[in-house]
Amino acid sequence: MQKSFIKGIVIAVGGFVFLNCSSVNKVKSKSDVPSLKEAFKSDFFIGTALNTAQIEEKVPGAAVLVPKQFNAVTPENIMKAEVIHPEWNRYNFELSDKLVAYAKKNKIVVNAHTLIWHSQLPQFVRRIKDADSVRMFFNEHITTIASRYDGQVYSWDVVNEALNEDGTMRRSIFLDKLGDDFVVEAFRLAQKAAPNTKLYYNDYNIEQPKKRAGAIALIKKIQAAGVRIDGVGIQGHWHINHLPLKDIEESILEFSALGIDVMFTELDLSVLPNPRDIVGADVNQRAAYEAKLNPYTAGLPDSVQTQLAKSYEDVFRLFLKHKDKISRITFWGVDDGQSWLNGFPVRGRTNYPLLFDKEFKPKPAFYSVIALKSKGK
Ligand code: 9MR
Repeated sequence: MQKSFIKGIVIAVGGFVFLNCSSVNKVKSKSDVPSLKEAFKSDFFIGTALNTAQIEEKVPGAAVLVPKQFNAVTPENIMKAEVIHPEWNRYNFELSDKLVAYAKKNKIVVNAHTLIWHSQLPQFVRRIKDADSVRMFFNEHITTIASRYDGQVYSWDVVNEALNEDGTMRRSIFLDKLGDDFVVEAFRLAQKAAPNTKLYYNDYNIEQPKKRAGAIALIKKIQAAGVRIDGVGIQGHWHINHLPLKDIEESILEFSALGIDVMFTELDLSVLPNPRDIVGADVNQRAAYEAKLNPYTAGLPDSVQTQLAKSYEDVFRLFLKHKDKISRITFWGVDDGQSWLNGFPVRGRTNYPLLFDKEFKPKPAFYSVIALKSKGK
């Protein structure tokens, strides 16, 4: 009787110890995954782009990961004109209000994207023929949206992708109907509507010399007009085989010499073969699917995984070198499964461009970035 009582206690205590150990282990293994936003908290914001399901917290993996890893979010699509302003007299603020509430709840800043962009325009704008109506849309769109979220969002990409690769102004409905000054005018309107929000110009490939010179001229023009511009976003859609480190460093120096913040706003590193050497993010550039363009459907080989980790390490080492000039690094997506690069420039591929895999697990690239801080490399 006594024996079995003691045995019972031993089992109970053993069970308690076992349970405790396993729950400690669980807690430990969770907290063992370091946090990007913690690691870089004295350097720059660490952001991610969120899609609709993630904003609505319908993706359990993202709902757990995002508040732990990131302190800045950019809406991947829901603040673009075709979603937020579908008809002349109708705005749809449902999802952007949700985003703002989600960010507030999780103490995350919102980098709103984007007020003026030639792409993803609503049908009614694409049908407009006369300049006065374009001007009316332009004024009302910027004023209504920017004032609604003033002080609620941290920043706006006021104008997105207004430049060609050679640094000249890209042809668009805005350039055609409003003329060269439309970028200055967009910032002027945004400044009036959103005095408490930072205002940025955002583009891809502006680390490249010719396009960079165009961006610098554009920013100087805004400044010369006495209009506020607080920063420039270099998107950062690059490839592990062509990481333009020298151009990136020169851009950080040249843009920050204009007295504005420099950000990397849509960072991802493609690992897939690049048909026709497409560089950047012009969504009109497409190529047809071929199996040889999609080699890693069954997983990423170790050698490529290592190359990805090394590329991320190299670029983050550069970011840290210039942390006094850089205010934010945002990844274009939370996990590989979400990335637009599974569909661009070839539809239906399996790409691996981010720090978390499609199961939301940190990849070797995540650890190589974190190690730059933990080992003080
Ligand atoms: O990631 C976005 C994708 O879901 C959209 O289909 C696409 C439509 O144009 O836009 C993507 O995001 C773009 C961003 O808004 C601006 N820079 C380039 C990004 C990748 O195309």
